[in-house]
Amino acid sequence: MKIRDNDTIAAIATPIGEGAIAVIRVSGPQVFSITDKVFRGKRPIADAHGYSVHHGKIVDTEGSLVDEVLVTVFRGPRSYTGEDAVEISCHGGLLVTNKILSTVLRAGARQADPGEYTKRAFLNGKKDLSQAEAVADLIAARSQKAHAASINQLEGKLAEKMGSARAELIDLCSLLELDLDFSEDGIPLISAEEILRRLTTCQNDIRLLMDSYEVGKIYREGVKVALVGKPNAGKSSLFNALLRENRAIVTSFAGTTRDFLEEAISISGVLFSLTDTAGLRDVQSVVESEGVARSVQILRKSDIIVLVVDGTLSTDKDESMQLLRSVNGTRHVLIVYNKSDLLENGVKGPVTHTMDGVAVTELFASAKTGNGLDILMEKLTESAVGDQIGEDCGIRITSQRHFEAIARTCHSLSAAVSSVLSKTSNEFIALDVRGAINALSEITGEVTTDDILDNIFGKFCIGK
Ligand SMILES: Nc1nc2c(ncn2[C@@H]2O[C@H](COP(=O)(O)OP(=O)(O)OP(=O)(O)O)[C@@H](O)[C@H]2O)c(=O)[nH]1
Ligand SMILES: [Mg+2]
Repeated sequence: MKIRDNDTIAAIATPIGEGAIAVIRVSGPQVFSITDKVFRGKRPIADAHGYSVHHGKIVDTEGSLVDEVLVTVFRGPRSYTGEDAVEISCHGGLLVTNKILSTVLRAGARQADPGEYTKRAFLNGKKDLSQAEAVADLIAARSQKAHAASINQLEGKLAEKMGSARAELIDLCSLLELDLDFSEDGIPLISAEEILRRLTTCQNDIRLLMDSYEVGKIYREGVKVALVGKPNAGKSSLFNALLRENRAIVTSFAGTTRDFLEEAISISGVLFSLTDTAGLRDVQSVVESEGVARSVQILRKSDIIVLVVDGTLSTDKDESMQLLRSVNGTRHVLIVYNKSDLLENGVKGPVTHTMDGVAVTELFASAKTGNGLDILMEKLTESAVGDQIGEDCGIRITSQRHFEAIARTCHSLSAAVSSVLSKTSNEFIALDVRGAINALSEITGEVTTDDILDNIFGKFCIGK
């Protein structure tokens, strides 16, 4: 994806389908002359002020009326892309929207690539790279936490934090490099203690950010939860009860669910992707065995496993645990003794313990009456994000790309600290500090490559 000079781009910015209105965005140096070729209003768009709206008609090259529209005018740099731009608000029909776009393209604009508007905003200095990425995250956000994290990033909080860490390191680096040139009579401009103090302060800050990724990733991507267990334990009933809709088929026949079903829910603002699976069992038929094989695959990929046990059957738990043990790599297991409504006594509160190095929480619930589901949901969030659920999103790393850059920063800082401790010359310490600065700069985009940009913006939708 290359931006060509004097290139004016256009794209439909609203979702495909029927709606009250749709918006076609056009941006670039020729935008006003192109718009004036297709727009008939009271006065030419070329004469319009920024932030003004104009009523008129779009006509095609044969002069036929395409639609009645409103054109909003933006004059660079006060626009999303930083360039001259217009937004044509038309009636939200599939055909009419496409007709307007093709009329604009025929008048001289080029179809925008995915994310090209935001890429231009970045290249024109309207946003740093972390803010540009936050735009895509905000659009994709499906939970409160994901929304809050992307808003924080969009507001530039991560960029600010990176900026101040970077400024500190640049300052230190300059002192180290100056020291090489100007230290007289062996008296250093900066003492080893001072270098160490500055490096470790920065390192501590960066480590905190690194640690924030574990939960940040969950806020952004959600948590995978598999409901597994023996046939008839009530997995599908529990799935429906958590979703509050009759999504999965429930019958008294053991082996009802043959394939998995996946649905998203938000609990305490965190996105959970719940999967109902076929009961784990020895099977005869090919269809059934395929269902069980899929359950095992899902089990392996899940962050949390909810092992559903029929609480009325004393043998169910041991058999279920045996099945679970045959699948390694689990991080959290919640054992739910379902059908607690049928138990006269023995309904106990949740208990947590460790089994073969895995945190296991056992609790009673009834998919039928809803009893215990609040505790199950509480334990799900606890397993996912620990005690951080009440905390606001603050400054958190939520993307893999940022995490990798932060990890490289941390690595360079550790190398610098070791160099100071082993009394290496400032020249080498400065090299490591430079490495840390460069890694930090990748997050906000001061240092970047075409590949990084193509990778980031290629994932955006067209028109954004
Ligand atoms: N009393 C009572 N019955 C329940 C409860 N949960 C499920 N059942 C019943 O148990 C039977 C099996 O429920 P399902 O939800 O289909 O069980 P499943 O684990 O999905 O079963 P498979 O898909 O066959 O593996 C049905 O008759 C449900 O009505 C519960 O909490 N209380
Ligand atoms: Mg089922």
